[in-house]
Amino acid sequence: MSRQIMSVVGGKETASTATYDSTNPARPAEVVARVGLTDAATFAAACRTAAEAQREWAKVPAPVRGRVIASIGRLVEANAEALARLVTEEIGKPYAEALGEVREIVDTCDFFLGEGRRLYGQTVPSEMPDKNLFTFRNPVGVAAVITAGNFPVAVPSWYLVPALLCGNAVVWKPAEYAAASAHAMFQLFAAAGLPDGVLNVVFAEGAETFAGLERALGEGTVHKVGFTGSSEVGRRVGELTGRHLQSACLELGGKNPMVIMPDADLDLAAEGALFSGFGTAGQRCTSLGTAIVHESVHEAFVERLVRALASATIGDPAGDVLAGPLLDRKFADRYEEYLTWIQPHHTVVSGPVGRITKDNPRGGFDGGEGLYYHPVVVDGVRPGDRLFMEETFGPIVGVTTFRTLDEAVELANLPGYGLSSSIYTGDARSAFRFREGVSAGMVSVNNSTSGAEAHLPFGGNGRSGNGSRQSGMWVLDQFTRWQAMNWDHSGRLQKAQMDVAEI
Ligand code: UN1
Repeated sequence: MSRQIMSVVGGKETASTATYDSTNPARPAEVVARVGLTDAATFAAACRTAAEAQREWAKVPAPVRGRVIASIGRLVEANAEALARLVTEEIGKPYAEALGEVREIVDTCDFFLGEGRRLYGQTVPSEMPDKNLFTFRNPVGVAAVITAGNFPVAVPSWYLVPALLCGNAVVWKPAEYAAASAHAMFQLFAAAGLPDGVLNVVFAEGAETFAGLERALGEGTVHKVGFTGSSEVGRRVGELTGRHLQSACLELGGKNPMVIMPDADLDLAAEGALFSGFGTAGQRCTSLGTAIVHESVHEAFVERLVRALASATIGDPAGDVLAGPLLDRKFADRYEEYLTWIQPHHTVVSGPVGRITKDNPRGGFDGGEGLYYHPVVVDGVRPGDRLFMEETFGPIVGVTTFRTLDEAVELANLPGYGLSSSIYTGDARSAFRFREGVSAGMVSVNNSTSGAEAHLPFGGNGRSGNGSRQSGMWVLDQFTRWQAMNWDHSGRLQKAQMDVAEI
């Protein structure tokens, strides 16, 4: 039998009310883990446990918390291959990418372990003599972190590592279909010396999670919500959190544009489009959505992209492939629905469409029982088409054309998302004009839309999020709250705004 995994609250496994089988999308009959799911009451109880543990954790000096983060990084590094293999097995991510994902946890730990010795506050001049002003960063309390399964370990670490370093406790609800990877990561974190209750992992279905979160927010045991997932669910998380006067850090979908200027290196652009459009089977939130190509190079670019795609390998994610299967049945079903959009009036220029099967193979590959799909390039997508406007979360790239850079920027912003974006050009002026005009939180120049490094601010605007940023020092503002202090040693009551010193 496969692994059995359970929620862990306060260092103890908790009883489950239902089970879920997390399967291998390359061989869906293979159960990777039987996951015990809990209910809303357990989620709320986990938040109470976390709130209690947090009080002690906040008293641990930040440099000591930094040392725990250092141990987490070392443990993850020492177990990187095993964790990456599990990610590959559970969500079908090609092994090299899975290893890169694990590497991203280590990078995040490397960055934040030193922050334990900084977490700077400030000294600020006062309007009045003999008075000192200071600022301090205080932990927020308990963070409820709800994450997707396409990056089952790296993206959660962007929340967990800084939240813990800043002196918060965490209740983490990972995606069920990536539960084994999450649980393995949780165990490494716990083994690094975190006191019980400071980090808790709860497996629960969406409705139970929402109900549990609502209860916990009402009880005052959650002070920050971190959410990575769809724009639709993110909106509900934001509403719920806002109703309780708490804030959420929302990392949502993307319809990421790549603008290809007339002076672009087209081979490089096609390589970038191949990687960000079809790598991870198009299931990154930073995946390429639409290539917006100058009309003078449109044909040459499409020809290169289609050629590059034809020689790319799709297959067993344990091997050296561009992409494996889709993450899970739920995503495959949704993607099939998206595929129906393109049937009536679009031009597929890449070959067959749909699931790779014996009757619909890709070269010599018939996909077996796996959730493998043909990668698709659709040319002639028009602004306003569903394929132009909506995130598909699958291996499909649309292509459209433009005449002027202003028009390209307008097209890039039209879907209303604003996560990642890219421009291929040899001209610095075009690159900067694009940067200025695009609504995305991240801009690549002569690089693909995906593959952000772990110490730059990561996040989006509009339908991609509420402007919060993860990663790097910017995330400290999510997991700490500023406290202002003034200390008057004049020996008299000095009144701000009224007793301002005159020259
Ligand atoms: C995501 O898909 O949720 O920039 C995150 C990238 C990765 C992270 C993607 N480092 O593509």
